[in-house]
Amino acid sequence: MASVDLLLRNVRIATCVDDECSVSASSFVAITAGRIAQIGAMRELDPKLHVGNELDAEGALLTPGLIDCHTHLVYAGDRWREFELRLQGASYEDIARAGGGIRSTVQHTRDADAATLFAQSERRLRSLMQHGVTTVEIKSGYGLSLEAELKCLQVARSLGARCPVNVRTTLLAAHALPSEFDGRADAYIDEIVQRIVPEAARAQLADAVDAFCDRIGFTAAQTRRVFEAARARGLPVKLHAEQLSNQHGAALAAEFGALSADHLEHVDEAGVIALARAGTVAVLLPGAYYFLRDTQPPPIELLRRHRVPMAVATDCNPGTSPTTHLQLMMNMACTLFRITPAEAWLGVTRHAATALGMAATHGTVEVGKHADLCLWDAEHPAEIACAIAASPLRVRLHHGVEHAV
Ligand code: DI6
Ligand code: FE
Repeated sequence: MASVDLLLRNVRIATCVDDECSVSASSFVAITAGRIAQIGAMRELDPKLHVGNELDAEGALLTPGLIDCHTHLVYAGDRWREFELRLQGASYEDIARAGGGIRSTVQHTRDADAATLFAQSERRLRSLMQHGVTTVEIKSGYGLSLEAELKCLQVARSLGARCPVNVRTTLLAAHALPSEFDGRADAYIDEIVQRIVPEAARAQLADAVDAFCDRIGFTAAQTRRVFEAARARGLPVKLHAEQLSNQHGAALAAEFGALSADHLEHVDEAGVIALARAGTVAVLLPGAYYFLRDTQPPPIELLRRHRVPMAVATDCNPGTSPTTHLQLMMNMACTLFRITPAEAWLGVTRHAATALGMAATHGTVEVGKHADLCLWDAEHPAEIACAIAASPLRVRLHHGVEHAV
């Protein structure tokens, strides 16, 4: 190797390649053209190596950059009044049925112009990045019309173009029924299938298609039609499945080879087996579980037994998971769902990359992968999963470039 752009010296690396998240002895990582070019023990470092920049980490912990594989961070307005109502006893479903909930955010999002939406969303994205996120998935789903859904996806794409972070976009037009389609859910599905999916695909604004398959969302039959439209355009699918009830969405997602099935509090063993066979990632969202004071955690033991890869994400949204703290979600997934710190780490790195179809290029510290990395003042990865909202992040690297945190 002739020359490198950036040399990280004296790092202890948790590559997230092995399931235990083990940590290496003192090592170096050489980065060229935004990719990891070489990894080795410090004593193997060639003293004649021609180096552009150098960073002596003095024994700090190096991990893959964090990947938040499920967010709804593009929206306008807020929902704190609803939080107060829920504290007085109203349920999330009561509020949704009374026209609050998702629909109130839809109104604010439709009313906002792209610049306002960008500014409000960028604040949340910057906060995610401060917590170590180098790749984020952003769903639409607060527009619920052709024009407003495309506006949200365009804002998500501009966020990716203007901020040092990778953005993957997901079309979630089937998030809720917009009020102009009251009592005509199938007609709204027609609109999604005939216009919204084709237009989003034509404009290359969506990397995947998602739906909310639940009592207050859409039925499995309606979801199937959305998935067929996605498949016809060559777009992979994901699904909000079995969050509030078991609609057998996981099996449907598996049938379509979904990248991920998300939430899964109410999934049964048949659903878990279907996910395992399809290689679909189970995305755990402890923020929504906590905020809604849910009492049924996802069946972790079943997911483990059938070897379904588990990811962990923020679900960043104003109604059920108003958070941008992915590290805290690792802690909550351990505390509330009883996964191990190593599982939590794989959940925000390697398995999260798989949930976005990016496993070949992201999610681990390996030669050839993108140099999206985090450097932590921590002894061990478990220390970061153990901490409640403390953030020992020292440096975030996106595509081999250092960014202050
Ligand atoms: N499940 C959720 O947790 C969010 N969407 C979904 O399908 C909630 C969205 C909201 O309440 O605004
Ligand atoms: Fe969600």
